[in-house]
Amino acid sequence: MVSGLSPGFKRFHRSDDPRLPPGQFVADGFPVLSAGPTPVIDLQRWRFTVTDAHGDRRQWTWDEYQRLPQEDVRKDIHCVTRWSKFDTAWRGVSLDVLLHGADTDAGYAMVESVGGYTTNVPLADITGGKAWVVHEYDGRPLTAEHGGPARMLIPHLYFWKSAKWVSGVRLMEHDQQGFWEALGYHDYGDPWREQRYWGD
Ligand SMILES: Nc1nc2c(c(=O)[nH]1)N[C@H]1C(S)=C(S)[C@@H](COP(=O)(O)O)O[C@H]1N2
Ligand SMILES: [Mo]
Repeated sequence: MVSGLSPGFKRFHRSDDPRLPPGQFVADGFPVLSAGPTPVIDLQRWRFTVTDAHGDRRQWTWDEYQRLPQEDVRKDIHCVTRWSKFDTAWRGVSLDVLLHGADTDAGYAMVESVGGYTTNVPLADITGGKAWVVHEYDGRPLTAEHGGPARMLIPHLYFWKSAKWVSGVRLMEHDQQGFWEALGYHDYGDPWREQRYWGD
């Protein structure tokens, strides 16, 4: 199922750094974890769509998304397969900007990707400066294997919540499981509480 592990995947070490959540190791490289093939995405056809719980949609083209206020963010990321990476540097647009003006009465969101990957989050976890749609990593355009042209970044939750090749968010009144959540991963995924799998 998971393919394309990068050579960096095996290079990780223990650390006493208080930024490291329980059960995690520090990765030296930047592992690639994808549950399917890497899609080829034409920027002319790229769209980011916010759909509210009533089905009303707001959509941005690539150029429109590029003209939105951009933020540089530096965050630690934590994969459920136990690698963490400190101080990853990203550039992109806050979900606060993308959700501004939308009807956000709904409590949950499904993050959707090209290729069908989905992951669910409480709306409160992608608002208030906690999530971004990012298109640069380390000062360069995000590579396709890491989710380019644009991916979600929700660094305070396990990294499977940070959907690569993101195409939009769909707001929901009731929680529903995304791809990994339906296969046994935790509904919420807080790395500090080791919420890896159902029942954690
Ligand atoms: N669309 C999509 N997004 C995805 C995945 C995926 O398979 N498809 N894998 C998730 C998982 S399990 C992790 S750990 C991270 C890995 O991101 P990376 O390959 O940039 O390290 O992407 C997440 N986002
Ligand atoms: Mo992961």
